[in-house]
Amino acid sequence: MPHRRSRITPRRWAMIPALGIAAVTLLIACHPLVNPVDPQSTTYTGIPTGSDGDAPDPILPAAVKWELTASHNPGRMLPLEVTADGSFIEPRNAGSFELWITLSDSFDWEQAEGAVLWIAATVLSGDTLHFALHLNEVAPEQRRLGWHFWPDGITNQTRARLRLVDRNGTIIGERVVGRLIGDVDGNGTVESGVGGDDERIDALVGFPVGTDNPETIRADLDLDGTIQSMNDGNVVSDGSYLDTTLPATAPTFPD
Ligand SMILES: [Ca+2]
Ligand SMILES: [Ca+2]
Repeated sequence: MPHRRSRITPRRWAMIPALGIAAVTLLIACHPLVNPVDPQSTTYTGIPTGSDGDAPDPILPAAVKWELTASHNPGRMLPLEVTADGSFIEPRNAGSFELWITLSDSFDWEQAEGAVLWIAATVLSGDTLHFALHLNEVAPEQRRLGWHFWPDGITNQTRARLRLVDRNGTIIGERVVGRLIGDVDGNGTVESGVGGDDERIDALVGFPVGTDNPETIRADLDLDGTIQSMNDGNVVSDGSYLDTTLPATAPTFPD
């Protein structure tokens, strides 16, 4: 039985480099328009640009609600909403948090792929650290994106700017978070005594900790699920936290 072999003629061989160049050109043309993933890169602008100079359309709907959740006994993840005015301060003495961002409209998994949370975090000395966290969880049915993190990089007495970008580098939303353990009333200082944070705790003793009253979530500083003058008040008067403050200004991204 004759064995049939395909042959590549010299003329076909000559076409191979040309086909390779065409394939590479096509790949470059189709490549998403991205910013460097490292915001400390010298070429990072925060503003996505394409070969024609126009920003690409956002892949994801706008970010409308940002919440930090932490586990309060017995295993309840309770949220505090990060307000849009930049004044939010997270007072709980939690070892880790989750950040959940709710988007304005429905989206699918493919749209969420590659979304990144940029973080610029300023500490008391004024130094600012930049880092980026890749998406951990997607809940399209709730229109939410989730990150599990903390306290790495956002230690106590840090003011951080969080920016959600889609995989093209388009900005979907931004919030500022201050982290100050013990600052129940969120005024930027941990104070004891009349008008202080422990007085706020005393006023909430006996109230159930829950989303009906976010003040109760703020007052459960030790996250044991109830509000106590002693346990939660001791966080305020702890030498590590009493009279502490936040950096004066929130960081910005270099754009
Ligand atoms: Ca305070
Ligand atoms: Ca407590």
